[in-house]
Amino acid sequence: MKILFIAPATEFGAYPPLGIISVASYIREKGFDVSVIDYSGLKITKDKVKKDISKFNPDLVAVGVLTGPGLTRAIMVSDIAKELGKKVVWGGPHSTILPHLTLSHPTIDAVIIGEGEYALEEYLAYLNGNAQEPKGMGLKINGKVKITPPQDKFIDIESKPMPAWDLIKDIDKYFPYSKHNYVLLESNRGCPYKCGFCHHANEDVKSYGGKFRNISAKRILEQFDYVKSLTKKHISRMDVGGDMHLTNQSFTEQFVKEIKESGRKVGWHTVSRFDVMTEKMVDLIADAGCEGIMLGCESGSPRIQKMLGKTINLEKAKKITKKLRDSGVMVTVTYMMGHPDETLGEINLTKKFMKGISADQNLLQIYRPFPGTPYFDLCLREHKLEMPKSLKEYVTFGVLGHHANISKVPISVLWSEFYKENAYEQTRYFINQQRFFLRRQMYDQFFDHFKNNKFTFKLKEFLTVSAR
Ligand code: B12
Ligand code: SF4
Repeated sequence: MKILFIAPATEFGAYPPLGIISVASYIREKGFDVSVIDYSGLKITKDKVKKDISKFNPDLVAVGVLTGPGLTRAIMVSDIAKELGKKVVWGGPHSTILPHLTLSHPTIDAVIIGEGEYALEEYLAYLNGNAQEPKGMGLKINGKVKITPPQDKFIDIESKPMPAWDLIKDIDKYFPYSKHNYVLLESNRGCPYKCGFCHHANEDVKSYGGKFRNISAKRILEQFDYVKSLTKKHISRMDVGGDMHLTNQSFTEQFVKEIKESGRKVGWHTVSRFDVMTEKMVDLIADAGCEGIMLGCESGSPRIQKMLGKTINLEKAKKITKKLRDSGVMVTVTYMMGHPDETLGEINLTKKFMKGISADQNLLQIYRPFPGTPYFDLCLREHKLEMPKSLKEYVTFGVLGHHANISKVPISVLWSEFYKENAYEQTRYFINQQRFFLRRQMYDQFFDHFKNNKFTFKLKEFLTVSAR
């Protein structure tokens, strides 16, 4: 049986489809004939997709999808695959949280819910005549949708086969610079927390995706070396953050020990939360080559912090940030405006906090709803959002300008605060980022950053989605 994995993605930037290459390598090891196409960063036409699918002539087209702009192309790919008589299965975050809606699209035969390796293996056996229904899936049986229970076990991400980077033909597109490219690597699964606005607060994401798991630094470095062995491009850095990486001090100690023992000089970027960060962790990561970290704060209001289950001591957050910066680690702190019942006073607390912290980047977002989250459900309950009835209606989700206001502040005020703060913060960040590039002789990145930065990216995405 032949399986063609496709990442329709968007034309805005090339990113490796880590979910797809993990599942593809596992399925290949089970003896199936697999191929991978990643359309990220590329403009595509119907003719091209038709040609690509016909060339490999698979039995099954397996499509990886996030909620948002990538959906338009994912639907196009699926419609074409069906026209060519192929079976079509979707996997990834979108089908995990919206299996019924995804299956209501006529050209999608089945969806993977959560982790893909075992579920797809069982689905392939099912298609081959094994009577047992695969777990962790949504199926169409005699025209009716059936959601099967979660898998009983989850894959050991430390010992599973190496992600199939070798199946990506145009791998060099992820490394556009002449020197000092970075690579995005799989480093963990899930998240132990449940912030109300986030995908990981969804019960199905947790039960079908399994518990939070981290990979050792040793295994990450093996992935790093493997990618390097497949390209002549210069890669000197890795992004190992996922959504949550450094969950505690003992894991951090072990992680940096392995990096140091490897004797390798690799820059890395990671993710953590202020409530778990300690001063000792700052010393450890700075000493082991960490160049950047992202930490979620979300609000300067104690009420909102409590609502989100974050127990951030705001004074400690400032201290940790200063220490990180003094140690040469670039710090991004994330915030959101438009939390449930948020008042102007609470927004002012966030703004005040942003002024008092010495982060390189204060990344302030305006709340944009994502399906399957508690905030999204609140938007529906408060009639701030109408439940989309088709896949296509989810195309604008996550895009700037497509919001729902569940705060107590008029949307016009949220917008003006958002633009005012970001004009200042993002300009400041632009300068800090350029300084980072110059200090490390990353000259290509320095010049490219004038053309491709947060402002131009968001503008391009907004204009493209709005033009549809
Ligand atoms: C790296 C990353 C990115 C990267 C690269 C994305 C990519 N190439 O997939 C970049 C920076 C581009 C990105 C952008 C965005 N991201 Co992002 N991203 C992530 C992150 C941190 C890691 C993803 C990852 O690679 N994981 C490792 C792999 C192995 O896990 P996985 O993808 O879940 O795959 C498993 C299963 O889902 C399944 N599976 C996945 N794909 C497929 C395909 C098939 C065919 C099958 C069978 C199975 C399968 O099997 C895999 C193995 O078990 C996740 C958070 C997370 N922990 O998942 C957020 C996450 C996926 N991103 C998210 C969001 C919201 C976005 C943005 C919309 C943000 C924004 N507003 O701009 C954009 C959208 C971009 C787009 N093109 O559509 C959400 C998705 C929510 C949703 N409902 O879709 C997540 C879950 C973050 C969150 N907590 O909310 N992201
Ligand atoms: S800690 Fe981050 S990834 Fe985890 S639930 Fe909260 S926002 Fe989501």
